[in-house]
Amino acid sequence: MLNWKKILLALTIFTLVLITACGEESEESESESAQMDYTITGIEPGAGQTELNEQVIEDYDSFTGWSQQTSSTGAMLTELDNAIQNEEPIIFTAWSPHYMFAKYDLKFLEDPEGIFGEGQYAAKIARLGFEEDFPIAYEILDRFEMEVGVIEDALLLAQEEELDMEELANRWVEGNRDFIDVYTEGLDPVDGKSIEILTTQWNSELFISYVTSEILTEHGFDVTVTSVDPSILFEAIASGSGDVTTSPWLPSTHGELYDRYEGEFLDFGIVYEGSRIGLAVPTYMEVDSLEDFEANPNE
Ligand code: PBE
Repeated sequence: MLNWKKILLALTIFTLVLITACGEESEESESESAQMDYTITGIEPGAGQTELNEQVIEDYDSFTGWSQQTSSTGAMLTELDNAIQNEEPIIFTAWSPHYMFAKYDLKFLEDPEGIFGEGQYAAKIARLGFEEDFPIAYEILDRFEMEVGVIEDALLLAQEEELDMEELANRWVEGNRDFIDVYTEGLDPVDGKSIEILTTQWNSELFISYVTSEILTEHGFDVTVTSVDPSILFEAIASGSGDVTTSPWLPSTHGELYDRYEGEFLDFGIVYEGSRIGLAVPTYMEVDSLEDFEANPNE
């Protein structure tokens, strides 16, 4: 009899241990959304994508009660790297061309609401009167274009060799003389006229801005490259305090700024197309779409 009691007691304890273990396990298997604390890892507050992420939070039921943590592109990349080292979930601001897609296995999330739009392109925009004041610079920039794959390769090289964007641009111009000569062919050199190129601070745009700056400088212009937030960039071109830029991303990324100042600048074409923006995750995560997340139950 005593033995039966002992066995019963042992069984009860065993069951209790089992229940506790299960409890712990269900805590470990909390949803990816909960593990991320219902937070999107963003970049600079002034980026076009930062605003679009806010729209995702507003428009998708799956993001109700979420927040976006803004900081800098560098901080976002550090967090991405940490998450990948530990195979932890992360949802972050992503775009291409950028080396992140070559370095990590990432996937853009499907966006059935179309907030991020399909393909983006980089636009050439100048202050009104730029074409008349600088006909040769205008002609050079009008001819200028670059394949998105070429930009991607250059950014990867910079990452591997730890070059800043100005060094990268100079090296690229040196290595691509034939390509570059086409832009200035048949145009008279000029003598020290000042041009201010405005750019945003992201590497793809800095790279292009320094390449065009180098071409114009070699042709005799006195060029400065100034990096500002997208909103300042549009404001400066519209007011005429900056001359020209190749940095706006359209139609979605900076579309709102473009619409706000339309008519107050000259849009003279496309530098490159085939760029892309969105929210992304590492491929080891299960989610595929912005609809696959879970609203924050604590809100
Ligand atoms: N970006 C890179 C910028 C434009 C180019 C997509 C991070 C933005 O969101 O404003």
